[in-house]
Amino acid sequence: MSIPSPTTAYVEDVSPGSGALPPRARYASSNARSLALNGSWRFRLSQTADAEDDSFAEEGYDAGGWAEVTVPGHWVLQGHGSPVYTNHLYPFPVDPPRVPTENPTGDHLRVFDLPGDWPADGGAVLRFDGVESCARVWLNGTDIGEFKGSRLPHEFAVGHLLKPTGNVLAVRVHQWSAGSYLEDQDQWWLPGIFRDVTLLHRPPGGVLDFFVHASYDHASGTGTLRVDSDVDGRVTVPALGIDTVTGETVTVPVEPWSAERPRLYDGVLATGGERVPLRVGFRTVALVDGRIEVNGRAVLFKGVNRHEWHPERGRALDLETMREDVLLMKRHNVNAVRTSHYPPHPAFLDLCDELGLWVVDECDLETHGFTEQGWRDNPVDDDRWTPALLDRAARMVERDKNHPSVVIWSLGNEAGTGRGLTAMAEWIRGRDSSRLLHYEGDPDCRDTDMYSRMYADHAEVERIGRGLDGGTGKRRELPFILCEYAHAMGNGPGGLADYQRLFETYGRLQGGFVWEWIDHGIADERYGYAYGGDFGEELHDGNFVCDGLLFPDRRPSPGLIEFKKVVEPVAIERDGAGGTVRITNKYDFTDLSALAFTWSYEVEGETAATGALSVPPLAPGESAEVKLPEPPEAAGAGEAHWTVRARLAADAPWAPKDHVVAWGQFTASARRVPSVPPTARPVPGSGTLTLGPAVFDARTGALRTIGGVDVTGLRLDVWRATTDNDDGAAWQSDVRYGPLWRRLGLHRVRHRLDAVEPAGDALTVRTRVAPAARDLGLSTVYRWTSDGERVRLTVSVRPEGDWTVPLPRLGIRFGLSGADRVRWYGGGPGEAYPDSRTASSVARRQSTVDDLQTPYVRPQENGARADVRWAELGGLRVEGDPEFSLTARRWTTEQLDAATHRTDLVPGDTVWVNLDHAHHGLGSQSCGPGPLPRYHLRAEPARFSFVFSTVPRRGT
Ligand code: IPT
Repeated sequence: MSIPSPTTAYVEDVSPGSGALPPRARYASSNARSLALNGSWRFRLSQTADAEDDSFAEEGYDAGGWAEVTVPGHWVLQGHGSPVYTNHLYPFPVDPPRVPTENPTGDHLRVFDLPGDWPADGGAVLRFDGVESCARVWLNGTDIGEFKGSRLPHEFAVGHLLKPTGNVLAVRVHQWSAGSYLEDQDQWWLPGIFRDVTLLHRPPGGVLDFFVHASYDHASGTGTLRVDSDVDGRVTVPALGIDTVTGETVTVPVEPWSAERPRLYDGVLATGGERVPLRVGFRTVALVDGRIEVNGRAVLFKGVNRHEWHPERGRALDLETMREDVLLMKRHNVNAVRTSHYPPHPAFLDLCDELGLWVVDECDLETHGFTEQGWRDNPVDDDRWTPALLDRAARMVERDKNHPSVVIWSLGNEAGTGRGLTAMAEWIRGRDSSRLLHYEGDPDCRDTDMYSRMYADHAEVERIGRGLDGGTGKRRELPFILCEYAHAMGNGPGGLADYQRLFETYGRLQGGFVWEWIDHGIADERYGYAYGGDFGEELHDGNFVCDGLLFPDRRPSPGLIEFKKVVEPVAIERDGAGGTVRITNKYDFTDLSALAFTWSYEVEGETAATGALSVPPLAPGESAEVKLPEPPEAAGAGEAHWTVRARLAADAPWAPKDHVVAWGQFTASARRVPSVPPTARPVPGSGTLTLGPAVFDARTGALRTIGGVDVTGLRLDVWRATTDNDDGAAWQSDVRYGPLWRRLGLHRVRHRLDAVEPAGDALTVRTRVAPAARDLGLSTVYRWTSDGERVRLTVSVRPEGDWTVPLPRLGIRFGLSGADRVRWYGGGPGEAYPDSRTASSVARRQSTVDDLQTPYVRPQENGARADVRWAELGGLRVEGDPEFSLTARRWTTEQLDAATHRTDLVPGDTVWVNLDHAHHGLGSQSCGPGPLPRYHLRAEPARFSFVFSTVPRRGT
């Protein structure tokens, strides 16, 4: 124990720091030299801010006995200490700006030589792109300053301190600082130097700060360029014939920049000492008549919230991972990204400029934990903190101001309201009038250009769309966005299509940003992926940190596949039964000339014929009726579908030629359900009853085998391993069905046998399915018939008692031994649930049992294939009347329900199969609304049938 010493007083100082240069534009490269200081650094961890003296910063210090860490990186992901996850709770006592005595502090040391040809003239700047949460820096024994603002750049002038060889760079990083109070984002707390460290040569006459103003006038088709710079220079853009000087305005005909067509013009800013490449995108962002317009058109955001995440490296992202994120977004029809909740690595914005995404660039600011005390002492409403807030705003705006992709500045997230936010907004507006401002947390919308909300339900969004939300004053006039919606935690979100319909119906609704892009699971041998609590944190929020559209390894989850379909930029619909499809261009800017359309005609799920479909190059918003060809010969041979696809006609920078952008599938001729004339009769044997190919236990009526295939435990099933969205979040005031189902005992229903009746051409088994302690039940009748070859099961369910609660699922389950390969004709390729099923198309499909599983980080109900007509597995063939939903797993629902991590799921010998008549919807109540009432599985009388037969076993 020690009291804070003067040398570490800065840690608890509300000021943003001292010694750093003023913030300025970030540019990727110039002809000036630079030296990356990434790589292996010497590292020493202490448990308090000043446990060790700072003699390590002196030249000649022997750090030979220290550990090593990789920079960029977080030391807690490199074997030193461990990560902590909390959503909004500060993991330390709230006593701003004080922080705990236990303050993990990492001393980092790096010795470097200058390259032999490092210029002798000019100066040098040492740049840190991101350090969490507070650092003090020494170069060659000289204290050059300290800073806070974890995801913001800080630069120091160091030219006078450099030597040709043996430079000693020492950085002391504290996990907790006054700055931590401003960085209470819902994510892992991960200290370290997690972004690049670079030494930049500054040639005499080199560029300091510059601001590229590039607007577009849609009426005249011209762009206006002016580059302001602290150092006079020449500005050239060869493709536009621009050759001018800084400070001068030039107007020329240009192609505009948009997320859909990200036209960038290469240019150069040349000053006396440096040539900086420019990438100019001309675009004008404005609030016009209550709409967010870019280049004169209202835009619809099909966005995601992106935290920076890598399952091994945390927020230390490499370029490839950033590129993968952008490519995945583009390929899934995402057109916008909110950089929740801090400015991203600057290279990410280069990729957004280049590949085309609308960016809401958000400041590194969240004080959410103050909500626990009614926002008392909130730093954003306390003048002492305002300089730190302004510093953060300036560091974001100055760094990112030359990115055409950034169309909106966001003040931060969940920081309540206060004067500090207003001060930030005023500063930003004064510095950059070319973009709009976003902030969600203030119902009065004082500092924002758009009314923004998170997790509003469909009904409220519709009221807002109609202008009936009762908003007053300024808010009434503003366009609306959902800066967060559709909480993608675990299985879900449900309801995306219903939101999209609203966004497309009401002009005031300009779309939203799904929460969130990727699960922040940490790769971990013990668990597969670890989440909150797995590192022994005393306070944590469990798997709330795994709520993304991507799994931690960036595999798309079904939620992303659904999103891609829901927001596809071309609607391919069929109105009536006629031989035409209606194609609508839903892009905001581009016509359809980049797309090639094809049709295919499928009989019983197999493609019978394909061809090209000629679609006019519709302008944005236009529709056309397009004639389909005559159905090919094969028509009439069974159920048939048309599938129309819109593909990239040529390679795009973000996806290859033929990439499917949009599709629609329509019935051409309807399915005929199987008919099984009941010709066989139940025949008693020794303890058995035989009906056609099926053998039953004579006493219990339980099915034993069909055609020699063993079938275990076939019975009604209403339970599913509750999803995160079933379970909901503790603060939800609406009913949460997961906990309610458990209170009712639906996870432990018993099956009472009432009668086994072999009579006439049927075997009838009567049961009552009900949980202990309740008078609710499901009267369930299994009726078996057979034509001698096949056996038909009809299940009739009649609810008894006062069922006000929907059921999780309704169907049958049974066990098979030795099933591996599954073939089916029906929905897929991935899972589908009632309110997340637009991406499911009907086809002939196959998979292994293992590949049917969707690997949610916290195991839960998953993997149901919808609209299945027939399926074959384990030697059994099942046909549904009507279609059913299919799941098959190597563990029981109870084991799935009990598992907390993937590694808890241990395959057994039995494959457990569920054939469901229906499922309850998913919703997104893990943070937002539950499923809409139309997706509830009401307990009502129901009847459904399956026809079983045997097929040769396939695979093992
Ligand atoms: C909202 C936060 O803004 C976001 O960071 C994340 O925590 C998300 O919720 C849930 O995953 S705040 C919400 C609790 C209203």
